[in-house]
Amino acid sequence: MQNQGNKGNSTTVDWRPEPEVVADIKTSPQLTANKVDIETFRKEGVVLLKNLLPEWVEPLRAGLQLNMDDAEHYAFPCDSVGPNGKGRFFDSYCNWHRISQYRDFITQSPAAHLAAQFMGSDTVQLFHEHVFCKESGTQTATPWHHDLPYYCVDGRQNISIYVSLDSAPSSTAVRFLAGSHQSDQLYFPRHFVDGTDYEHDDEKMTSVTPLMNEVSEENIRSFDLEPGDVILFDFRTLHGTTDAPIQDRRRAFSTRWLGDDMVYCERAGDTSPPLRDLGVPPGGKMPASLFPVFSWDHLKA
Ligand SMILES: O=C(O)CCC(=O)C(=O)O
Repeated sequence: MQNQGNKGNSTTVDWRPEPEVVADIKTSPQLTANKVDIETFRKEGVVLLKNLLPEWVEPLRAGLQLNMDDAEHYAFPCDSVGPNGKGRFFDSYCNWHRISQYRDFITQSPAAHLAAQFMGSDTVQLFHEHVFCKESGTQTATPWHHDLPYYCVDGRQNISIYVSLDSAPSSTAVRFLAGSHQSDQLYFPRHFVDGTDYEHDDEKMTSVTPLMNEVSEENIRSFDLEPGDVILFDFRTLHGTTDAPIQDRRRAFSTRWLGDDMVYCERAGDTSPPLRDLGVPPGGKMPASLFPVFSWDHLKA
């Protein structure tokens, strides 16, 4: 199960959901967001909502366990141990349609409706989910990065909704650089296994991501997390972790959402997830047959 030779998430099963599964998804429960939280998200590119979704912790833990126990039967697993042989860093994505607990979260939690409000968008489209587990003893830092350059989408109305599934002290939890979503700078994606840059040939991207210890401490947002806490952040917000050893297993379930202005784009290098043959030209909307679109009557008015 060690994956130090392979730098990325391996391709195992097809990531594409069945069209009828996608067609069934039209709307989801509503939850009115707090205006101050929306302002914080827009200004800082990140906001923590304490104890927002505690009822989803057990189902999502159960879904993640299935994902980890049988990783090769799900899309894009990446399983690695650190250079010291300790711990385990697992991540995987694009399995929401295969794991009922993930699908239930997407259709039965208020995540999509929250995404609409925080993005200020009339439309909400699910891009994918991404799950993480660092077992105790892991000393692999999540490299300082932002998500947009990894993705085959571009635009400003986007959001990740990251549900913490364990207690994690701020020393090992994911941390963010407030305001970094407002820079127009795009940094090379980095491999999570060893922090090295992807090979990209894109003039619009800079290879040197500022290191965590080079940015002003006062702009770092780090949080002591409890199960059910939720972090909302922009795809452009820089984030990562230290390499402090994980004391107790820490798991998280993140969903990625697209708003009105998000379009398909071709990057000059690998993307993650590596989604190919989408059948849309650059600048086109992501196909609704693969990426479910949500709507609510009050947003259609
Ligand atoms: O939890 C982590 O270590 C990384 C999370 C992350 O990078 C993300 O959700 O984009």
